[in-house]
Amino acid sequence: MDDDCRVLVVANRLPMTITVQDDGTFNYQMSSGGLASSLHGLQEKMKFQWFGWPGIDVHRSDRDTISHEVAERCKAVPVFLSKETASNYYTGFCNQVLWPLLHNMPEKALFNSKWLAKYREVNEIFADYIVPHVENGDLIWIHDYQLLLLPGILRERLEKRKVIRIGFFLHTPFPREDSFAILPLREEICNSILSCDLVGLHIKDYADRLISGCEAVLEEVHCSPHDLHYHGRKVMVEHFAIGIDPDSFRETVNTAGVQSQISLSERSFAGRKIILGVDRLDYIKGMPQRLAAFDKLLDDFPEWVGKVVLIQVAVPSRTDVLEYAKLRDAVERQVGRINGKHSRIDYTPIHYMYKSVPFEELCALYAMADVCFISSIQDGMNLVSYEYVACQQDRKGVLLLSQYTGAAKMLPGALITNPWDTPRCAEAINEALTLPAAERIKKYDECAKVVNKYTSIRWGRSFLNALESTPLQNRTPRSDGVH
Ligand code: GDG
Repeated sequence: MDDDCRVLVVANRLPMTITVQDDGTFNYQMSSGGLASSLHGLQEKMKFQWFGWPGIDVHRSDRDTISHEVAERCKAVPVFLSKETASNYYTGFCNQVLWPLLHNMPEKALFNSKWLAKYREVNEIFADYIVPHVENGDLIWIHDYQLLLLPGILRERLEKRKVIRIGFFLHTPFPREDSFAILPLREEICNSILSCDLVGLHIKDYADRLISGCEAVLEEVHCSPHDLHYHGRKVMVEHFAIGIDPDSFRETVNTAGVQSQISLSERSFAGRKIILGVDRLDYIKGMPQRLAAFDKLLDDFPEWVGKVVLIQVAVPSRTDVLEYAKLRDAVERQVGRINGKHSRIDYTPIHYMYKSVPFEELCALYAMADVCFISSIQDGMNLVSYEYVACQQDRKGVLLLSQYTGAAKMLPGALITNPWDTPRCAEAINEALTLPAAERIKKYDECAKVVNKYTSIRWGRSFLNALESTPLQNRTPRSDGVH
């Protein structure tokens, strides 16, 4: 990869979080986790320019100050959206139409033509901010379902002006045929995606579905095993499994502060096994299924009552969407029922935390859990599974992983479960808790090998290398300087 190459990274959110303080001034903090940390290692080697929405409503008079600060602190350009536009685009179309349909859950989708119009409009607004920054030779890397129309808009606006390559990475699954058929804008979305030079998804199944989806709605798509030809252009469609930076987790676990948190918590759970769940409180993550399986474990294997706890971190997410509020109510009622049923004076089976925990505490939880249970009913990849493995260098615990995660295709040492089959899941938890040491270590080592090899840096580098090796396909810019 050419180190001088400029990469324009475009994502819904900026790599930093901006908040308004009581005195009206702004606070800027680099986001932990997410795309920013995935690409952190690469940023030191390549020239990155970020674009993203700051996530807050900023008065026009403050926009210059924020743009200046964000450029200084993280080489990013904020894309400002009014509160109303952001709400229709993000809370509306992204989170209540695209998210459920991409995850094959049409029953959770709502339809609203205003949201759809605003989605288009916001993708155009992103292009307004990006176009003036584009230089010949740039790689433009667009991320995720919030910006599905952006590749097409940029291609159209830049085709005759700049020589560029466009890549797109979808962090969610690509839907199955039946859900895809319900997707509004599906033709426009496919047309936009096929304006890219390279399209990436986590696993082969999703890439195959994307190819079939495009073939189904667009005429003139011609497929060969690894690429598509559309309107005289060649589009590569490949899978690039995302990973994490395992060193940053290991280093954090080894700090004195985290080690003392672990000792303290181990003392309070002495004599009890710990099962851990960590998720945004989202219906794709299968929290009710996990709780039902844990309940069944205590019913069917009563020897575990008093001997095992489930620690569940439920991170508040999309709280302005009704489905998420309903899910929270349902989960909290379920936790109450199970605790009511199996608790004793000195034993509470489920420790439920509705909050985001600090990174150090998260690493301590990962390090002290005997089992990490991931029961997603749909999940693009699932990074929690990788993070648990990275933090388990000493204990070598068991990863219980839903078959519906991208990670299930990557981590051969995990115990794979079907979260819908509650009795079998309860048996799988029992198996995880009682696995003989030699087998547990063997399985853990298989997972660790993958987590250490397929890192986020490797993911970013592979994608950008592949993008850079695609042929330049747009016309040469005019030499008279007229745009
Ligand atoms: C989407 C796709 C795909 C969680 N709780 C806390 C916390 N987290 C961090 C974890 C992890 C991240 O959030 C969650 O990542 P996932 O991959 O599990 O899930 P999504 O947020 O749904 O991400 C997913 C991913 O994109 C990447 O492509 O894998 O399939 O849905 O990094 O550590 N972090 C802190 N406190 C918490 O309480 N600090």
